[in-house]
Amino acid sequence: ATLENELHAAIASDQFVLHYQSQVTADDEVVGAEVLIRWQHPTRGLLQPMEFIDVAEDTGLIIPMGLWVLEAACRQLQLWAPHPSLHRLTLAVNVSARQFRKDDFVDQVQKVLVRTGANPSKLKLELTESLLQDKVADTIVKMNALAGLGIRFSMDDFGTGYSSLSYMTQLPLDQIKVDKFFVHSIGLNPKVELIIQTIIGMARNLDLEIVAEGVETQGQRSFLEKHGCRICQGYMFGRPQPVAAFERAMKSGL
Ligand code: G
Ligand code: G
Ligand code: NA
Ligand code: MN
Repeated sequence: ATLENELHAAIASDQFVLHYQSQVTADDEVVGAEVLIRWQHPTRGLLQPMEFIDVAEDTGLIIPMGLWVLEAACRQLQLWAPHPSLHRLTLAVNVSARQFRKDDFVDQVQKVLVRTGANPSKLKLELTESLLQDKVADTIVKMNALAGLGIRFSMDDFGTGYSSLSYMTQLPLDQIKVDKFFVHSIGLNPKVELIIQTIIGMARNLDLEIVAEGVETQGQRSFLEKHGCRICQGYMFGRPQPVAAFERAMKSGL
């Protein structure tokens, strides 16, 4: 079977799982998680996105797959809603540009919210700068419609794409994610450190929340906090993990 055929089957028979990676404040409080897809393949074991995302993008299967991710994340939010501490968590979902560009994207998201009953204010959609390369008007209209439902937005991998800063102010953005490429240069490359400071400063001036990803060391965390980035995500706080392990870590205080 080709990977494409196998992916069709995977979507039809629910072979995907979400792993959760925590996002932690300078006060060690977990405020949310990013959900990352994995494929529980019937013979090859647990596959990482690297092994199937490109094929999913090229074949358009990223669209039903992305919808599955969104629905699974919203179902989880609704399961957490009555819980004394878990109800505070936000979930960040990666949205592919191809998925976002579909005419019915806003409609589909709205339907998922209705089906699951999830609180839209706990849902964060991670977009990439590629959405600012073309069809900017479409991006603005859709983001405003979704923001109107109460959904929040994060610009993923900030500074690594080709986006135009002039469009930044026209989007209803809530958050910027400092890419791990920058974070991994902390302590190694003074010029990159200055770029990070500039990104954080810009985010603060625009009143955007800032999250750093790929944080692996205390040195990186200290630098980020010192320069005003108070939320971090990365292996030093935990790998992306199945929901049960994530919940256990939450209950044991990280
Ligand atoms: O942990 P990790 O190897 O999961 O992720 C690798 C890449 O796959 C990242 O760039 C991430 O954005 C992407 N990815 C992970 N999960 C999803 C998903 O649910 N949807 C989309 N579109 N991309 C994802
Ligand atoms: O969506 P995005 O491309 O930002 O996906 C995040 C990717 O970074 C995922 O593949 C995730 O597994 C990975 N990741 C998360 N934390 C760390 C980290 O501390 N170090 C490294 N190298 N990768 C990380
Ligand atoms: Na992401
Ligand atoms: Mn990223």
